[in-house]
Amino acid sequence: MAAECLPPSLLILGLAVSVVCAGSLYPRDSESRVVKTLDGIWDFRADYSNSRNDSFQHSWWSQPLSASGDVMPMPVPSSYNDIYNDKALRDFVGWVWYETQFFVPSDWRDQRVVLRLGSAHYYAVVWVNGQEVMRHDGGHLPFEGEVNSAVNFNGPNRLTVAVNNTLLATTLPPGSLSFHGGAKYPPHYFVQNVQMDFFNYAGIHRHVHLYVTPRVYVDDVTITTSINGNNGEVNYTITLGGSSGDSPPGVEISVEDRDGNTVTSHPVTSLTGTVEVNNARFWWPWTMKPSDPGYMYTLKVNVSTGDVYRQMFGIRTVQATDSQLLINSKPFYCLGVAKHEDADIRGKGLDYPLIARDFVMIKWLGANCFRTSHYPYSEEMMDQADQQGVVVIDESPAVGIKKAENFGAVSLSHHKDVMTELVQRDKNRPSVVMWSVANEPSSNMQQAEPYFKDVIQHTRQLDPTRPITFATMHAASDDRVVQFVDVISINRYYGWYTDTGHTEVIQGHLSDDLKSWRNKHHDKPILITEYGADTIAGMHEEPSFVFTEEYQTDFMSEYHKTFDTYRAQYLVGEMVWNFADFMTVEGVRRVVGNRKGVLTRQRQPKAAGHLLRARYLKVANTTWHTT
Ligand code: GCB
Repeated sequence: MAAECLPPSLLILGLAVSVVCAGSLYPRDSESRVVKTLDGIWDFRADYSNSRNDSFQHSWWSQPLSASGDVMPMPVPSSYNDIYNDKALRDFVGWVWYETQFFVPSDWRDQRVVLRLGSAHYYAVVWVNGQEVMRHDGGHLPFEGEVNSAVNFNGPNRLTVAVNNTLLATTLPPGSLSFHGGAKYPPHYFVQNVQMDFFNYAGIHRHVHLYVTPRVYVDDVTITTSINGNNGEVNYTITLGGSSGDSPPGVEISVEDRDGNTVTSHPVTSLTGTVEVNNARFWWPWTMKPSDPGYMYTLKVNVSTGDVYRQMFGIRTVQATDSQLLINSKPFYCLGVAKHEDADIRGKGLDYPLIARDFVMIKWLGANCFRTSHYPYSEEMMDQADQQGVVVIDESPAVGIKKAENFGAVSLSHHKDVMTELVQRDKNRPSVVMWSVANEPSSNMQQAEPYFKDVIQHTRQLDPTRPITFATMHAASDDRVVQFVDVISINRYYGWYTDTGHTEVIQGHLSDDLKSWRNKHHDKPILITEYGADTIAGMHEEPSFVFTEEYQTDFMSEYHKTFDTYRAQYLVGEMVWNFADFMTVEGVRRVVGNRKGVLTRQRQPKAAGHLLRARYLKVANTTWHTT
């Protein structure tokens, strides 16, 4: 099993999920490692039984899935919801089953063979040839396990993955089930209630990898950096896994620049230490240093037992003061977008063209940062943020912690585990300048205070180098959690959910709001993490009317005037809600999804996209000069 195995968790529809194993380093090819992808079109079957538990009672993992009944083709990675023209599958709640075959080269036999899933939403149980090899609790984060004892080196292997999307009071995000009886409903009828405003896409969402390492291997690499004049200081800690008997293996560490040249001046052989990079090229967001954004170095770790692992990193510092967010000691103003990961057909399935397009449009908008609202995004997306110099506020899947039952001990413990997995996964990324522990919890409730104090303290212990925030929908007067964070992040909808249609009230309300936060917490800068208006692309009305493109631009322009007043003071950024339209549950407030995108779901601009682009390019220009 992987190094990181976390304690027992929940009962979901009859199954005790008992072990959680977090994946750590991203699988990368090297002189000693080979990575194979198991992506493709797999067999798939949903368990529609009334109890949703027949599949476990009949051990669907113990024989080929097709022996249990009809299977259908399903792409991995993808969400299963939007592939078929089948409402029952789109809205399915419970266990779905995936199966594929793979081979393991026979010369991997004496090494460590690891199976890794980039994410499966929400619970997953994994079998190889009918032998259970791991379970994981929670979507959006990777998990892995050593599978040597389960694989067959001389023939085909059967990989079975069961995934359950049920959201309950203690999951992140939380949800609940309503069971409806009586003659008016079909028999055994139940529905999933969600406490968040996006579709609960499910399935195997990211890559499935099989990889091999030597028996003694690099298990973890942690890198933090500081800047000393023109030089960069790189502090590293290497953890080795596996046992090499009595004599500890030797390691050799070196730093390579982007062109592969070694820049460390002398051999470094300790598992922890500091190396100096003279005349370093620092990691900058693309709007602050347009000539060379996103500069990445590589720490090469060479273990005497044969393992070689390369970890990329950037040299930069980040700090929140009472009124600024500093990157490399220079004020950074976030020209941002809050995003979602979904798009047509694939749902939340990893998709390279979509990642590439999103970065093209982020830069077209002139945006220099995004928030991973409301869950961790794919590692492949985060790699691009690192390499293209786009700043990230890395958010956990803790969205919609609204009810008293969401603040219990099980929720708290799971929330801390999720923060551990998130920090573990993204700690070496220069693009990540801040952790967001939650979106819009009931931070006005008494229970929220001890709960978030604990989550935030835990996150700070995991990573003392980055500021921490969460996005609040509450007012300064009733929030109880902002006291624990470094940056105040607020989501605001004046002129939309309140005073609908009245753009003329926006400036007054927003100004008053900002001042009240400042009065209460004059030691923390403020970031606007959401403001936005639903807009149906192509709908026009002059003078403007809610839902038209004209209203979205009028509405945003009012916000921009207030942002410009406070930008020179303690406002450290603005993030429009949303980068693009996205899918939600069916509801009378949503027209086939949330339409607050400045882009359509196909990533084409509405009028507001052009407005934002003009603003961001202009503001970026002025902030270069001031920095
Ligand atoms: C919010 C939530 C976001 C919603 C948005 C909206 O405050 O954080 O998840 O989608 O409002 O459009 O209502």
